[in-house]
Amino acid sequence: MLFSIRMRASQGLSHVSGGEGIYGRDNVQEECCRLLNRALGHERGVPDSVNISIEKLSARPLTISSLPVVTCRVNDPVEAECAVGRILKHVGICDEAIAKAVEMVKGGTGVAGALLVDAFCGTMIPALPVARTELATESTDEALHEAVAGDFKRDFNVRVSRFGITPGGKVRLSQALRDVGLTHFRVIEALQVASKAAGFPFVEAELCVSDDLNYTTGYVASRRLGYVRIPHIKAEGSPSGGRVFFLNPAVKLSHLMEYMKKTPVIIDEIGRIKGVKPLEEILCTADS
Ligand code: WAQ
Ligand code: MG
Repeated sequence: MLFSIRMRASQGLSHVSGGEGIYGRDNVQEECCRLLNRALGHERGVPDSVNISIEKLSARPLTISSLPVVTCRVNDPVEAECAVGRILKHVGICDEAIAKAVEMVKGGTGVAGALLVDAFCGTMIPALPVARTELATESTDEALHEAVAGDFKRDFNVRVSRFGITPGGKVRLSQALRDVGLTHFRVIEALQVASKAAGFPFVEAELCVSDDLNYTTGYVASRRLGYVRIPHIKAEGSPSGGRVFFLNPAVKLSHLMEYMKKTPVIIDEIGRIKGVKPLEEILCTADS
């Protein structure tokens, strides 16, 4: 029996911290305590509200592999932004979409989920289709109308939910990450989001920058290049950050929402974990 657990902490209208996972019965209590402690101990201050939801999964989760992981060698935010652009371009994202996404995460998206950008023209795609657009026919999915506390721009973002990693997978992943010097829990969590998102064929790529003040490593994820960690993606102490999914415009939004929010996905097999590599090598190895 598996349970999906999710935590959201907010302050006024803004999202402060969140966490998700899929756990067996015996780990539910421990996991709720861990998430509650995270919410209450957050560097942004004590939240006004914390919501923890626990649901028994009725469907067996889809089992996937985690994306391969590599860290790009960059020395400062200027090099980091250049690397982000080169990687995204390499996987087919257009210049307008790259510029839009970089601008949005630099400003801080201020939402709990990922913003959606058309990978090939750079326009923003509303997650919750509004009337009078052609997408209105997609809006019958109840999930699209879920009110999300803290999301003032909720029409434009989707929060990935119902994902996790098997206990065995977690042990193997933690060990492989430790072997390359990575011990932060954020890597494990972010890799789960990125691997689930990349499992949806119309997500061409993802850009992620933590909104936490002192976590300055972000990533660009794609099926082609895997999960590429980018250190110095923002300056120390900066509250900005966010996530963007670059979507193939042929996407059916109702399918995207259903997959991201509802389909339980669990990682068991672990993709290759590499250490630090220069950008050129990261771009080359993918072609070979
Ligand atoms: N689904 C969609 N978007 C999300 C989710 C989710 N489950 N969780 C967070 N976000 C969005 C939201 O806008 C946050 O403001 C933003 O992403 C950043 O979230 O390998 O810590 O949880 O060292 O602050 C990257 C790790 C860490 C890189 C990312 O993100 C590495 C991180 P945070
Ligand atoms: Mg955060």
